[in-house]
Amino acid sequence: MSFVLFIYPPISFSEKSELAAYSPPLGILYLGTVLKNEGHEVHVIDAEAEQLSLAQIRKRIESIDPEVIGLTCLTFTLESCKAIIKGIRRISDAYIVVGGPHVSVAPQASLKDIGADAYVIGEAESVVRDIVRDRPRGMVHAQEIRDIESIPFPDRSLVKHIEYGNFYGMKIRENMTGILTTRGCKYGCTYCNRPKKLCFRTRSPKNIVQELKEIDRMGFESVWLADDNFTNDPKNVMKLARLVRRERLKFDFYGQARVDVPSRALYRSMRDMGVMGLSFGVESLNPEVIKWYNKTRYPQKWPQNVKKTLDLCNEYGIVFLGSLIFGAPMETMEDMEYSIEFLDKNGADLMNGNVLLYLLGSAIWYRAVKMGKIKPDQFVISAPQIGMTPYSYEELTELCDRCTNISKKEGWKRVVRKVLKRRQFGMIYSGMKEFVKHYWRVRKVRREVYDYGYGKGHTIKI
Ligand code: B12
Ligand code: SF4
Repeated sequence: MSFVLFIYPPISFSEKSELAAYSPPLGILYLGTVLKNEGHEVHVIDAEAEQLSLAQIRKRIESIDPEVIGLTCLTFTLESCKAIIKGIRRISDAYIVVGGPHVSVAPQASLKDIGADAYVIGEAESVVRDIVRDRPRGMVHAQEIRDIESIPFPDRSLVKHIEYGNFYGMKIRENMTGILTTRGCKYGCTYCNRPKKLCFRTRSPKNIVQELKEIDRMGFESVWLADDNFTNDPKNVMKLARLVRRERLKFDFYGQARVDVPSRALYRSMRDMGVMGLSFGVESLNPEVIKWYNKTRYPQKWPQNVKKTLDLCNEYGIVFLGSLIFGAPMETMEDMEYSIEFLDKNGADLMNGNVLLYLLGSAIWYRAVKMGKIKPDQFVISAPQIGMTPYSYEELTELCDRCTNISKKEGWKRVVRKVLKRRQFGMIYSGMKEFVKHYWRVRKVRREVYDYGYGKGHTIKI
């Protein structure tokens, strides 16, 4: 039996995020569960959610005194991951292993700078037992798990000390947790940095409902559908909705979806199972831009699908959060203004704007490296910084602000109307109570909430 500690590093130690404790880090909960079932003692520090400083993390590590420490590394948390490891080395001789989305897409030579003993590429459930036992050095390649139902449900008691569901500086319902109904994604958007090798796999509704029952027993009221895209397999979603209703499971669900399945049956099912809000990657209303992003094989149909999806969300009372990206090379100011206007006119409840980022692992990043616009060690850089758009960073962020302002002025009224339409009076009541309780904090963080997504100013030069 070993003492194992998993750490989820924060984006920043200096800027505290009120959005942080939104949903638990399922990746390390899955790994922790595999190890717990093998008899290891497992601890989890979610430094993002708990808003811990480096000194506080070090103190926790000293008190747990683990033999093995595992960290999740996103490209956005690379620097804090390195800082934590540097700190660990000063106080402990624990074996350190790092995995996560960054490790799976980064050039292998760059990983040694992180300072760990081993790096795991891919989904680690199949290798984590051996890693803890054998403590290998260097790269470990994990095989993709085909039968995702063979993975035990993530043990949420590992983070029972943390209250998730914090949105807009407050919690609308009792504690929230996350669930994955699928793994991987069917699409290949050119700005996205999900590993392209990951196949799309889906769980059976029966298996998902078993986990939801466990979640219900634990007292959660809200569930974040942590899939890359919850509607990737519409038929499965409809079956799941039927089963959720049959089993009388009552949750508010939130998640991410795409606009290209505007099926009435699908949206009615999602409403019936309790889906309250979905975030959609609309990105742009210009088919040329959509084609460049490789969002769909039918870019000409994109505006029509966005409109249909908006109509369905409005009809079924599902909150529509539309996310836009500004700064594709061929995108004009008129195009970007039109995208905002389109969403607003057609009744999007909330919208957020993001300056286009060239992210390590994405197709546009590789292309820009080939063109000599980005150095291979620049992992995150925005379109204006490399001259890939005729507009300045300020001009593009001004558009992001416009999205924020529309959400602030009209958005919340529309949201409240939808919640009332769904007769979710309990949600209105608890929302109002929380709003009054946390009024000043909510005011302070509203900027952050609307800017959420592929954020502004996230520029990491390595
Ligand atoms: C849910 C989610 C969120 C939630 C909750 C975050 C959380 N606490 O998990 C919220 C909405 C808060 C969020 C926020 C952000 N997110 Co997010 N998020 C996701 C999403 C959709 C699912 C995460 C998940 O549960 N995955 C499922 C598990 C099973 O996979 P996994 O985490 O990769 O873990 C496996 C392996 O990576 C590996 N592994 C992971 N950790 C470790 C550790 C060790 C020791 C080992 C050995 C292996 C290992 O094994 C795990 C099990 O198979 C992913 C996309 C995705 N599908 O992963 C994006 C994703 C992780 N997010 C991303 C980003 C960019 C962000 C933000 C930076 C956005 C922003 N601008 O603010 C913030 C970062 C906040 C933070 N510090 O986490 C990117 C990261 C890209 C990158 N390379 O950096 C992703 C990949 C989305 C994308 N398509 O680009 N996110
Ligand atoms: S942006 Fe979303 S839909 Fe597109 S490839 Fe990435 S995860 Fe899939």
